[in-house]
Amino acid sequence: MPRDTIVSTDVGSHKMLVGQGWTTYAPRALLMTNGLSSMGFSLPAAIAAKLVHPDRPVVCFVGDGGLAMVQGELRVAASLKIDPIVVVFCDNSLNRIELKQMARQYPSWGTVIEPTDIALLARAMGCDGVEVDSARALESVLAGARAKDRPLVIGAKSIRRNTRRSFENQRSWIKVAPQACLFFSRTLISKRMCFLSVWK
Ligand SMILES: Cc1ncc(C[n+]2csc(CCOP(=O)(O)OP(=O)(O)O)c2C)c(N)n1
Ligand SMILES: [Mg+2]
Repeated sequence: MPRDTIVSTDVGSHKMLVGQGWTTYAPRALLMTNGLSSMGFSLPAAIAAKLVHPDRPVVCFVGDGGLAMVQGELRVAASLKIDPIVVVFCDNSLNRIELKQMARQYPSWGTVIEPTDIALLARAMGCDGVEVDSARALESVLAGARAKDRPLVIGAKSIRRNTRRSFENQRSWIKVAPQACLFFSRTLISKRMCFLSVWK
């Protein structure tokens, strides 16, 4: 993406990825909510950024849980004829909460999100929509032509079994030195949440 791109990120495991992985080149080019950390922030923030800076590319990162909270905003963006790119991290999970439950040795409860056809949802909302399951596919979508009068919504599918395996591998550490290992495992898990042909 160009250097003047404005990015917004929602709240969840994907926020850690964006915080650790996205490089900004100017102040106020990365919009995130710390403190209150309200899910549903990033899509309205991206719409606002696009209205204020119509000539700059705007990318919204959002989890599948966060999008479900505010998906009607896609229709708003399409009605406004603006073209933010919306990248949805589709891991079928309220993952940040699931990880916290697992770290405390609790069974995962109430964190599953049934899969949504993001491309279909996007089109129903007047947007363009596509799903990708590898970094290469994502690059190819971003390199391609896209409409300037409606959002492009990209469903980025993650491979959850890798996240689970990485957690299981670290579970024994947690018993040895609880606080240090907990912190360490969370960091590793977050980094491995990328979507992800990397492990294919
Ligand atoms: C409005 C609101 N409700 C609940 C929470 C608590 N919460 C923080 S992260 C999270 C899960 C986010 O899931 P998702 O959007 O799918 O992102 P992921 O963690 O899977 O990347 C929840 C429920 C919150 N921060 N804001
Ligand atoms: Mg999720």
